[in-house]
Amino acid sequence: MDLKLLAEAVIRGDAKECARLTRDGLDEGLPPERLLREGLTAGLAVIGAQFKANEIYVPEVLVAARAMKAGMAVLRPRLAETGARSLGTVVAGTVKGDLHDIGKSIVCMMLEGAGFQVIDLGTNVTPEQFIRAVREHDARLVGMSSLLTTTMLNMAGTIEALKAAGVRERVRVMVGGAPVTQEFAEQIGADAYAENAAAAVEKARELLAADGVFEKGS
Ligand code: B1M
Repeated sequence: MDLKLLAEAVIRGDAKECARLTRDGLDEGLPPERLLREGLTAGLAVIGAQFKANEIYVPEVLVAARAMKAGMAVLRPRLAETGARSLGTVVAGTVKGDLHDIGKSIVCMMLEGAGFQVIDLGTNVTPEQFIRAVREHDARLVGMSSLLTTTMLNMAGTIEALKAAGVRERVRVMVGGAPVTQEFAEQIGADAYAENAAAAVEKARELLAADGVFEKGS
């Protein structure tokens, strides 16, 4: 299958076609990661560039995002397929004030696929929701995503709230999202920054292996 067709379906905002092409790709034996990267994400990258250049507006972006999600729904069970035992529980969400969920959802799917148990809190997640989930699920890692420069600071606020609630020392914190950088992660006292979903899996494994949650390489 030509993965360009899948990218074009995202750009057109054709959810049905996205789901169908993703299924076809899987049936043909294409790796789910390639369908995600070279098909769905490539299409959304074009939409992102057009949005930035004011060539399209929020409604068109929403339609494309919905189409991408239709493809992701087909990929989810395949990306999350794993026979491995849990490598630890991750609580993840997009921070308060921010409704972008595509990147965060990809990160969650990839973490699940790598063997972590993931509690996805969704978007617009308050510090209190993160704290409650850490306690409830005995999580070892908190993953925060932010796509807006205006909401990035809510990552710092969440870390402060974790400290105030006395749970900061029992979790590692990883941050990511387009405007987030390694420097920013260090400034706010996060334990790790990941540039993309593959790096997020790598960093999560490193952090929790260092804590002895599992043996590195297991
Ligand atoms: Co929004 N938006 N948006 N938007 N949107 C951006 C982010 C923007 C950069 C576009 C632009 O102007 N160039 C801009 C932010 C500018 C800024 O802050 N400086 C912007 C804006 C301004 C807005 C609104 C304010 C627009 C408005 O209303 N006027 C509004 C805000 C709403 C809100 O959140 N309160 C808004 C709304 C929306 C839609 C709802 C229309 C839609 C979101 C739909 C959805 O998510 N369900 C949307 C979209 C789709 C985008 C763009 C086009 C694409 C984002 C995306 O999904 N990328 C985006 C432009 C862009 O990024 N080029 C834009 C694909 C995704 C796979 O990548 O999320 O970066 P990404 O995730 C990557 C990595 O960053 C990393 O791994 C992921 C996978 O590789 N990663 C992590 C992400 N989280 C991680 C967490 C980790 C580790 C890695 O650890 C825990």
